[in-house]
Amino acid sequence: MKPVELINRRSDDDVARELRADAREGLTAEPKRLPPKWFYDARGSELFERITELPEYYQTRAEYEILEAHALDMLELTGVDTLVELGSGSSYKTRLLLDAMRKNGTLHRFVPLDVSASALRGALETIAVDYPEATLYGIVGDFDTALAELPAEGVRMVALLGGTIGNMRSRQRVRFLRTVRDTLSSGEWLLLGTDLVKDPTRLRRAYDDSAGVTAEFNRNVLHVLNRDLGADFPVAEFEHIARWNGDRERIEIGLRSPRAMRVRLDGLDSTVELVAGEVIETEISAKFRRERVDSELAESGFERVEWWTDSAGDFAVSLARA
Ligand code: AVJ
Repeated sequence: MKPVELINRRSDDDVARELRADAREGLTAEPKRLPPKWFYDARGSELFERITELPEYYQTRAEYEILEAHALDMLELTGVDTLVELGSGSSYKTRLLLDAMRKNGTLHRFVPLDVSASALRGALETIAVDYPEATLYGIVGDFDTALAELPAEGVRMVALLGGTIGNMRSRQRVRFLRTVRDTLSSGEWLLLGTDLVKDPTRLRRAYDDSAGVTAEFNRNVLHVLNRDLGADFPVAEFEHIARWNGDRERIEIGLRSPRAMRVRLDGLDSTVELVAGEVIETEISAKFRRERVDSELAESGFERVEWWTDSAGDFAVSLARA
């Protein structure tokens, strides 16, 4: 077995500083907001894994179906030997791509990147056992900082699966995709998973499941602030909000304070006031149509080469060439 390399250029101090900056900025903004990347401590990553198994959360299964049906096509079309996965989480779906690379005789490198060191380490340990021929580099970090750390060898495919791109607003998406494009050489590849616009009732249920797992996932960001910023949010009191914004075609997730309150944040040496009913925005999840995916890819300097959906038409995976 080759050694597993975990690259972490963000020290605990860097992460703490980033959290302080995001919390200070977000909680003094109007409306208040917190970036979704802070959901994913060890507990949040576990809760997200549970979301992917919920009956209401069709995305993960739909994307799995697409990868199961087309991973070999993806390899035959691209011939890549290096898979870079952004926001890899448990890397469960990734195995379909690794299997296809193996069949194609081009499984050389796998580079998963995630904000959660614990999720990354767990995934890499099992992947190292099952794919001993692959060289593994795990990168701990967020997308912006970690793209600069990518190994340059091989013909690379950057996979951004699970609909993660939907966490960004349109302008951010194009800016980010352009950074990915600039990191790649011409002729390298992007594999992009996008959740599609559909019946708003189904969309809302996917983000407000009957078992309450998504609500707990959402509230987890307040646990993170309580623990890492010495805050005293009364976490259980916050109400999970998930609404469909039909104009912008996105789900908007937030946490509603049931009453006026003052929250102390020792780590920021400050307090935050919330009025009764005030919502802290914690996540957006944009839903796509094919034309939008194509235009944003083109605007970012990619050429969309293939587009696959699951049999129900719920989710799409696009293959684009840099
Ligand atoms: C990981 C960003 C794709 O937007 O569906 C799931 C996160 N949030 N339920 C999504 C999420 C609430 C998820 N992504």
